[in-house]
Order: sequence, then C-alpha cells, then structure tokens
Amino acid sequence: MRCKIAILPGDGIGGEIIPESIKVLNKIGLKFEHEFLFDYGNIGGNAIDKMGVPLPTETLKLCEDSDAILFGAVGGPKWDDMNAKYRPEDGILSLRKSMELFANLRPVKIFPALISSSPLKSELIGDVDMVIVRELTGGLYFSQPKKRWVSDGQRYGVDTLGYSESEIDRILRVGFELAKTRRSKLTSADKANVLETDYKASAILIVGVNGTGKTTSAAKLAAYYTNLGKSVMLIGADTYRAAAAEQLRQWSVVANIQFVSNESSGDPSAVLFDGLKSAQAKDIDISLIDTAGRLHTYKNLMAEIGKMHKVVTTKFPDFQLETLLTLDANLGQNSLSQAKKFHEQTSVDGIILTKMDGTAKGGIVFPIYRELGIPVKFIGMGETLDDLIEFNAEDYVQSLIG
Ligand SMILES: Nc1nc2c(ncn2[C@@H]2O[C@H](COP(=O)(O)OP(=O)(O)OP(=O)(O)O)[C@@H](O)[C@H]2O)c(=O)[nH]1
Ligand SMILES: [Mg+2]
Repeated sequence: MRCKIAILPGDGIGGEIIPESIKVLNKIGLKFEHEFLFDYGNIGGNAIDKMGVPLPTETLKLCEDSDAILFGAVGGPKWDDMNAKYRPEDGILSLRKSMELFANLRPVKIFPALISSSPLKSELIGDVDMVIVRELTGGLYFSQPKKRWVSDGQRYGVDTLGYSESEIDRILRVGFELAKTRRSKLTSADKANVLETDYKASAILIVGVNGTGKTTSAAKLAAYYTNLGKSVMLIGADTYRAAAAEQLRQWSVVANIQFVSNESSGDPSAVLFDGLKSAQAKDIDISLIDTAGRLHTYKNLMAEIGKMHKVVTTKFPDFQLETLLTLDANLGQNSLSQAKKFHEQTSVDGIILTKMDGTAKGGIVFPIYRELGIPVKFIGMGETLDDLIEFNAEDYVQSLIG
C-alpha cells in the first residue's frame, strides 16, 4: 500500500509525539511493505502565529488530498487569551467540520506489558477492551453562541448544546458498525435521553369491564395532566353506544380539553387511528383513549381490545403506550381474573382503582401485584374531575391498618 499522510504537529506536545509516531509508522511500513509519504501542515496556535488563522486553507487542502491525517495537539497557555479573535482549538474544530470527521473514537485497552506500570488494580484493568464513540461536531462546539452575565456580584454562564436527530443517528451507525466488528456489543449512553426535549408523546389506553369508571377516569386524567402543563387530547373510541362518545365529549367541555371521536364509525381501531393521527399533527403530549366496556370473558371483544393495542404499537411507534385498567374497588376477587385477561391482550401497565370513596378497601390489588406485577397508579375517589389521586403505597397500607 502506498498512502499519503498529512502531518499536523500543531502545538505543545505535538512536536514531540509526531516524530515518535513517524518512527513507528516507518517500522510498520518496512515490516508490511507499505509506503508512507509524509507532508507537513500548520494548525492551531502555530498556524495563528505564522498565518493568522488556526486552519489555513493550504492545511485543509493538504488534508483533503491525503489518505490520512496524523494530528499532534493544539492549544497552550500562550494562546489562552479569551478575547483573541481565534483560539487554537478552532483549528481542529474547523477541520472536523470541513471534513465531516464527526466520530471521535477512544480505544481503551491495556497492553499486558504495561499492566504492572499502572496504578490501577491489574485484576480490574487486565481485560478492559472497549471503544468509546463520541460525536464532536454537534453539541457544544458548533451550537448557539454562549451567554455570560453578572448578577448579584456572581458570574453566570450558559452554553447551549444543540444536536439533531441526524447527528445522533450517524454516531449510532458508527457505533453499531464498530460493534459488529468487535464483540457485537454496544452500550449506548444517549446524550438526549435526560433532556427536556427528549420525550415521546404518550398514548394512554384505558380498558376495563363495563361501568368500572373508564370514561370518568379518562376525564380525570385529562384534567390531571393539563394541570401538570401537558397538552392533552381525549379520544372517544367507545363506538358501541352513541351515548358513550357524548359522555366523554361533555367531560371534554367541562375540562376544556380537545376531543376527537367519530360517532358514525363502528370501528374503534379506526377511531383510535384517526385520533392519534390528529394528536400527532397537533403535537399533543398525552392522548387518553377511552374504550368500550367489555366483559373479560367475552372472547371477540377481548380480541378487539388486543387489536387496538396493536394499532398503537405497530402504527404509532413514536408514542409511548401505556395501558391502564380500571378496576371497581367494590368488585373484589373477580378483579384478579379481569386483570389477567386484559393483561393477556393489552399488557397492562397500571391500575386505576375506582370508587375508593365508598366502603371498599380494594385489597385485591395485593394478589394482582403479586401474581401479575401490575401496580396501582391512580385511585378514583368520586365522580368529579378532581377526584383522582396518585397512588401512594404507604398511605394506602396505613389506611388499611388504620
Ligand atoms: N363514587 C365514585 N363513582 C365513580 C368513580 N369513578 C366512576 N364513577 C361512577 O361510576 C359510573 C360509571 O363510570 P364510567 O366512567 O361511565 O364507567 P365506564 O367504565 O366508562 O363505563 P362503560 O363505558 O359503560 O363501560 C358513573 O356513574 C361514574 O360517575 C369513583 O371513583 N367514585
Ligand atoms: Mg365509558
């Protein structure tokens, strides 16, 4: 192989490590019969000193015409003037940006011969062999300008971290491709997942047997999430009774919530589909889907709720789907078999235990949690919008032992 390598020693230790690296490359060339042609360019502080800019056009041209770049280091105390027009680091950033060198690979591997020289425990570091993949052209470097101000004698600063879906996508691609050639393992720590902007819209499917409080709970939840500052939509997918959609519509008026349904449609999955499409178009945070009551022993209707669940998972993967089962606290033992059957069809995530404002204690939630692992999420305490509370296990147990 014959290849051209652009040598950019840069600043600081660059001047020391580059000649050593070239020695290594020459040995490799000899041993494996490669021919390396080296050509030198300026970058960073020394480029600012010599040519006024941290990445001169001739350096960029040299890099573009080469097969590889051997890079030393940039920056140093000499150029640490915050008010200077350029910083040496701008050189490497512009180089990355112009050449689309977005992936930053950091191999972490210990060579056996060096283990005893490390201050770290050999039994811990001996097997370490991984590559950390970073994306450096997005994020802080190329984002919105920073802001600094002084208030109450304190200095404040804000740096904005901008990133786009395509940046996350391309760095994941690099990560996966690399993992394929290694042990096929990729551990992703996505920088987006803890941030305010990284959320999925939610679709909450409310299921349960007749009269357990689905419609009322949907309305209560709509009010609950609206109070939390979320945008909410009520979807009336109980197409069996004309009065059902009307009941939900009236709640939507009382609670001032957007409402969609289709009273002329007899297909709840179609209403659900149109409802979520509309929620998507309006960028709604939380869509609450009211469904028809059904006996858990009635196969056809149970298959239908399974189908509705599937419509969300297959046609709306961008929604975080949560299925909530309403259980009437007065119904006792029967609730366990209801929960089982609904769980089979819709993978129930939580229970809304309704009508807890009466004498019922709702002790059935224990076997349901034990057998199916489904937790109670909310408790219905009456018939108005405010009568919904978040379930708190400790308070609940206290009220039982009273
Ligand atoms: N006391 C009390 N009544 C409730 C509660 N939740 C619902 N209800 C009442 O129970 C009745 C049935 O409630 P719905 O919300 O219509 O029940 P549903 O599950 O939608 O009924 P179907 O759609 O017919 O299956 C209504 O009269 C509600 O006011 C609650 O937490 N406490
Ligand atoms: Mg209803």
